Amino acid sequence: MEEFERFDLTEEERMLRDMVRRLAKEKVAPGAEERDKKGEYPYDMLELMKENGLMGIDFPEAYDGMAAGMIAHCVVVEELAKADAAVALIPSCQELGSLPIILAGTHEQKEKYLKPLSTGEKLAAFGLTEAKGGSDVAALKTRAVRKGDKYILNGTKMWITNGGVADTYCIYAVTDPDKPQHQNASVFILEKGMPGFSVGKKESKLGIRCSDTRELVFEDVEVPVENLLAGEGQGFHIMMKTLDFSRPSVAAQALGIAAGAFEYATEYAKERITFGKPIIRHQAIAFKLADMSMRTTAARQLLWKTCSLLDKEGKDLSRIPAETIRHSSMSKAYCSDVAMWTTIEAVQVLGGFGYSTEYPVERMMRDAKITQIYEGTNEIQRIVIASTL
Ligand code: COS
Repeated sequence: MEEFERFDLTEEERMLRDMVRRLAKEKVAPGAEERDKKGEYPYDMLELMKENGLMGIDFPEAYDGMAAGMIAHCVVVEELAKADAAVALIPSCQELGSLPIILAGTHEQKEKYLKPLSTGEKLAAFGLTEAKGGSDVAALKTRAVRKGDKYILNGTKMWITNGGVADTYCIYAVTDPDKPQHQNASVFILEKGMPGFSVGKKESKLGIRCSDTRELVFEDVEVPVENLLAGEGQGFHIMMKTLDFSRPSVAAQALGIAAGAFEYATEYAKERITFGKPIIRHQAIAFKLADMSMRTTAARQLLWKTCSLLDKEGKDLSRIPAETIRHSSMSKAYCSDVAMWTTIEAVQVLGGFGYSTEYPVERMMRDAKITQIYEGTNEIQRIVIASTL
């Protein structure tokens, strides 16, 4: 990977972007409104991602991934999110759910679990959050007790994206409650269908409505010791490093929502006539569009710089520099704040039409909200940013 920070795309990344842009326009955008209304997991979109090789863009080559780098992954997610943020979540959540294995898995674990995730043959989910703590990662309650060559898992997880559709789950659980909080937990690979492992009701959500968000329940689930990632007590570190690598993907999803809303509002403003001229010629509207342009461009540059910093780091359990952690959190918080602001303003530009479900900007506004919340609220991102200063 390059030793310098990146401000533009390579020729390969440009080709990938153009391909996904076409795909998003022709195949993803047309069904977005219906998917949002139905709220069912879009298996046809999953197939589309698989057919076009978009599930493992930045997965290691040795395990059937493309190893194309973080910018390539983020460009794919951005282009998809311009059309439908919930579809962008398909490769994005695959990356999140697989990262603990990429970072901490043995060769055997990667052969068995990572290969089918790289191709999308299987789906991944990331099991960190619990009812009492999404923000306070170390305060988890799910417990794993070793008995011979197995661990027995008990507890629940909440708000798990892909909860009801995944095959492979990376689950965070306390293994040694007597140790200090940041050293007492571990991560296990669980498989769908393990006895005692069930999924709860599907959440009905404000946005990204077709993604499958659920509770996970573990009742005396027997997990073989070979499914422990790294060693006991490595859990907090694995989860934090996973988030450092995955938050840019949320940033990319947010950026795509912002860019999609900005493009739609701009085209609308060129067509819509009031007081004898297109509304883009009224300064009140022109300034909104100018600000959208400024903020989305700045957000994209911050994201690409973050990706190029992360691409210099090993995908293993080594520590990453504070500057890189800071950039990961800055890009997540900034891109999602830009997405929320831009989509609200895009609705305003469209006026009454913006409020109608027949136009996409109200959906974009609803979809934007989650990007300020998941993978660490933007308040948490500011804690992380400030702690590295
Ligand atoms: N990456 C790597 N290491 C990190 C880190 C990060 N982003 N944030 C903290 N650490 C390290 C610290 O450097 C510290 O290491 P040392 O013990 O070697 O000094 C250790 O982790 C503990 O740090 P801290 O005391 O700050 O931990 P806290 O328990 O106070 O929590 C926050 C830190 C709040 C940053 C963490 O709990 C967090 O990120 N929460 C949000 C989680 C989240 O994203 N949830 C959504 C779930 S996924 S949808």
